[in-house]
Amino acid sequence: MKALPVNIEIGSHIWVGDPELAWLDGVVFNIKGEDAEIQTSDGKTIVANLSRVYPKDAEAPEGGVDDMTKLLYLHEPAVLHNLSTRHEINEIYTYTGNILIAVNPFQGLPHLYDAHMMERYKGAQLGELSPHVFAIADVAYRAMVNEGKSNSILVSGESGAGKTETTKMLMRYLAHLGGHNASEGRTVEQQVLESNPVLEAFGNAKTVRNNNSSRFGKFVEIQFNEHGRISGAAIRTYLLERSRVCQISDPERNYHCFYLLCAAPQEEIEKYKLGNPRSFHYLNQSSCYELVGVNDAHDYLTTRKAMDIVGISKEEQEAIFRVVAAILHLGNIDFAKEEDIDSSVVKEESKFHLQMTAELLMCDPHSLEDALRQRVMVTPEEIIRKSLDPHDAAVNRDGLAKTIYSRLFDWLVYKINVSIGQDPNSKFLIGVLDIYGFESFKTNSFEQFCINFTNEKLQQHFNQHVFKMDQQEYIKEEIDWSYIEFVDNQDILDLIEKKTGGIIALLDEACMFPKSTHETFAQKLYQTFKDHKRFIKPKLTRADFTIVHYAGEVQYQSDQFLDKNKDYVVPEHQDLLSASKCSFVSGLFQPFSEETAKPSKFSSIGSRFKLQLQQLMDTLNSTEPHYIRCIKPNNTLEPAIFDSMNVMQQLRSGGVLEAIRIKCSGYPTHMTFSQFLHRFGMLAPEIWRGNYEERVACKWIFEKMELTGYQLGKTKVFLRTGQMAELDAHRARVLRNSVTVIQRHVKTRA
Ligand code: AD9
Ligand code: MG
Repeated sequence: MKALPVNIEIGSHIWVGDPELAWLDGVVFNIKGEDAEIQTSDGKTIVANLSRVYPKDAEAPEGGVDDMTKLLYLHEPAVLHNLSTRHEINEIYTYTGNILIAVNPFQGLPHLYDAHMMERYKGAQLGELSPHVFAIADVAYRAMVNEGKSNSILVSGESGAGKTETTKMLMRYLAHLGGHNASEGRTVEQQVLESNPVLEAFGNAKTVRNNNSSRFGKFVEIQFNEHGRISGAAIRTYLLERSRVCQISDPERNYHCFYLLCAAPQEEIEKYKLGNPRSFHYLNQSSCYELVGVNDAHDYLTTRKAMDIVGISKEEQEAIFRVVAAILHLGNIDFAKEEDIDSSVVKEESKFHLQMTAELLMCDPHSLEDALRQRVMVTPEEIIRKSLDPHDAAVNRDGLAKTIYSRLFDWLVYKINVSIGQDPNSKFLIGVLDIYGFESFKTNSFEQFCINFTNEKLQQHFNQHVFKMDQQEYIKEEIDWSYIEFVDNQDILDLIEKKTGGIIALLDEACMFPKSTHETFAQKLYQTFKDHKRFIKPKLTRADFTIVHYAGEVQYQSDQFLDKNKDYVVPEHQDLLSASKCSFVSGLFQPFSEETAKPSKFSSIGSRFKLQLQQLMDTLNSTEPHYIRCIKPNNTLEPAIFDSMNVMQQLRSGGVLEAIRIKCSGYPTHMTFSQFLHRFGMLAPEIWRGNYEERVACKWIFEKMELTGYQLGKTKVFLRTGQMAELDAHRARVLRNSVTVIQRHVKTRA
């Protein structure tokens, strides 16, 4: 955020930027030109340029405020300090208007979510009780029932910030409000809730950032009937991370389901010839197998039970885990160079795994071997079978594993949706979005590009909403807001998704030309966007590009963009598995939903994702949105540690500071007339003598202080940025003078 034009003088309580702690508080004891000399609260004396100094509300309540908009100075240091103060006393939730900020406590707080709590929040006004996820769910539910309008709750934050846990809590509360009696048997809401462990078993994994990281995005649409009872649901998922199936690095893990299956009851282990996860290539690339506090054997049974409840039959469950086992065996098929020629054979010690894979997938072992070792090339003249060398054969094998796994995941989502069922007569819904937050790593590839594109989309939606909410308050108070400018991120979105000439379009174009490489793709980007202010060609790289996102710059490495964008199943793999004797396996390779039914023309992951995202935005735009921003207070996943620098970055990328910026471009300080008079009445003591109306008295003070640009609403004053500091400075001066007068008075009497 830009420096605010503030009114700082000697004696002012202030915040000053600090490279380690983000902000330090202190008092100005001298000012020389543009520099302030500051005594910080930890006893240091520092000199800082006035542009780095922000006013501090010396009278802010000690335990913080439960809503950031109650802060009289609304800026970065105040927001951060407020969150940290509350985190210290385990108050993990704080509002910013009607946005809920949730700081991950990294410790169980069961009393916060028990049945008693749910009852308390039922029907309570927002703000009446402490901030809570239940309060947001309650507001959404009431708004839906009372106004007959669909609502949505958007949960965002970085990996490990608590999105999925928050989403589950929201779903539990909505099930509580809109649920049926237990006597009604297996209910829709139970199925909705139990879809979580199923999807987590297949779509979550341990990463360095989170032991239970969701490797896909999810939008759950809960449908209600006219009585406000849950009557159906639909789950949409986005971009499962496919590479994890065959490639993991220490100390991460593959998808949970592989470890669950290796810990299954003995008869299953024997049936699938499994055993120690350390013996499988897809698992032993990392030395992490067990998770603290997690019992895979127990979770295997829980997952099976959850599958029962969501309506996956025992036969289907058997087939699902058979396919999971097949993928493990598939990964152990290794290739050796065939003598004298540039092709490969299955290694002798891998033959058992080849046999097992074929058996489990119920396909012909010779066809499987051919599909792995060879590639069919179709030329206008003839069909050629080209042998692959051992390296290419292994890549091909991994491709098959990824295809099977992602089809399996899509099938699970499809099946859960069919089984829960949609209510065609549903009048309204509540959508809950649990989607990856903004990512910026050392190396950023196509996945980060898609994730950050999602976040740009959501950010625009968020900004528009925040802006609209502010406007509503201005309208309610009947003040003039016509000149408040709205700046958004449309230019970044154009750069990425414009139909002709956006990055996604150029990428698709590159994928269609057989001669393109990532370098020609990058060159094309450099040419096309050389004057775009959101695009940078980084120095010293040949194929990287940088996008200036709303949350900061991200440098992308384009080398895998083309491959990752190609939505392509090798025809030999398709043929092999469609011919499986197991109808479940062959079914995975038939179109079973719109998602898996390919349009005949070229389709790319990027374009398909763009379309999915547009559909999501259309849904969200037809709902009343509510926002929850999850914050990860530290990277060591520990309770009671609040890393300010880190949190500040998240507040920036989560758009919380952007929301505040939007507020600041309008009237960041809103105070009721009486609040204002209580604090600043002393600037014009004469108002107490007349019997003035509060509004008139406020106006009198503004005029006396020669302030302009403020607005008086029906019940509140609205201050422009910096005006609060100016009034406080006047007030401090008056207080100082009166102290001096009293001291003089005391002295003369003595
Ligand atoms: V990721 O982008 O899917 O990697 P999430 O979903 O944001 O991430 P998740 O909800 O999985 O994070 O939370 C991470 C961990 O934080 C959980 O496994 C819990 O151990 C912990 N957590 C999160 N929220 C709470 C909470 N409200 N109370 C207690 C929590 N612990
Ligand atoms: Mg998650």
